[in-house]
Amino acid sequence: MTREHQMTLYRSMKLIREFEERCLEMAIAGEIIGGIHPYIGQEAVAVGVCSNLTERDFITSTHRGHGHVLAKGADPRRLLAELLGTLEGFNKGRGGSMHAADIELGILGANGIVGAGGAIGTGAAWVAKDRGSSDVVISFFGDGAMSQGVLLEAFNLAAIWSLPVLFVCENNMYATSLKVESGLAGNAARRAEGFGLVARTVDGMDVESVASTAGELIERCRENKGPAFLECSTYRFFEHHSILEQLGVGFRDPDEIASWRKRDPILSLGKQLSDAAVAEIDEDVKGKIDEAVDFARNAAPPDPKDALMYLYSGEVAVRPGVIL
Ligand SMILES: Cc1ncc(C[n+]2csc(CCOP(=O)(O)OP(=O)(O)O)c2C)c(N)n1
Ligand SMILES: [Mg+2]
Repeated sequence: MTREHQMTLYRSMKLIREFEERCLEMAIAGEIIGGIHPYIGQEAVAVGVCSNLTERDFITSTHRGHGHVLAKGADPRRLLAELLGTLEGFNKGRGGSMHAADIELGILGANGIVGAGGAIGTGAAWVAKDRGSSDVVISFFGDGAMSQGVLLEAFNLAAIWSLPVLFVCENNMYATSLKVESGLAGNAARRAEGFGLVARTVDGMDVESVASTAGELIERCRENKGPAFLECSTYRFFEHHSILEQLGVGFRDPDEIASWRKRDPILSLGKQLSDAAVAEIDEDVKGKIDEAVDFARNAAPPDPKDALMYLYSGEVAVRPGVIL
């Protein structure tokens, strides 16, 4: 991989990290209502996979979705504006953290329903194939989603119809507080192979490995060779949700957290770059996130009288005498 490519990956991971650290602070302070599921620690997965995509490709994401959305090219200002519930957000502040979407960038949405993105991604892949395009779809989900029926049905249809979708399982070893060995029978990649998907497992803390293995699988999808599955071994450095950080409640062994923190994907890649290059990127990214925070804080809040807008299409009587 060229130095230039490494710097691009570093910048993208750093942008997600800086964004998420700022969000975590804002959530704990009560500025982001409802809190967030922090992605910190898992950046190499979103960045490595999305580094192989064009603007025309699609992704579906999860409740822990900010990293995927940013890696696909979303504007951090509009994402943060969405999290603050303002009109400048992608979805006019109505989706929030777990439903952020930017259809023009192929971001078909984060999703609060565990496993649901797999079905949406399979549908989008069916459309891409039907149109005869070479667009691909990436469907991100966690180890917990591997035991959701809808995802297994999506594997089945994607395989039968030979659809251009790459299923990316971020195995961070936990579904909330449930350890993966207590929630997932067998092995994720072998399970996918059982449906006829080509499956690989990579070190999800190594962005270069993720980028190259995902690249091979995405190329197969573009060549119409059918769906694939990529399991990334990764770890979230913070608790499942910001509320647990706020309450100081944790379910994991502190030694386990410390040992994974030593494998921080951003520090590992930064060691391969010059100190000057790292400092310059870090400074630039910090400026972009400062700008996003200012933008979102100054964005207009919605008008309460518009609360029922966008709920129905066309003229619908929501109650006698009230037409939207
Ligand atoms: C269908 C459904 N069941 C349960 C939940 C509650 N829930 C939210 S996140 C989560 C854990 C998901 O774990 P995993 O898929 O491994 O993703 P991670 O949080 O580790 O990123 C659960 C059970 C939900 N949102 N949707
Ligand atoms: Mg998990």
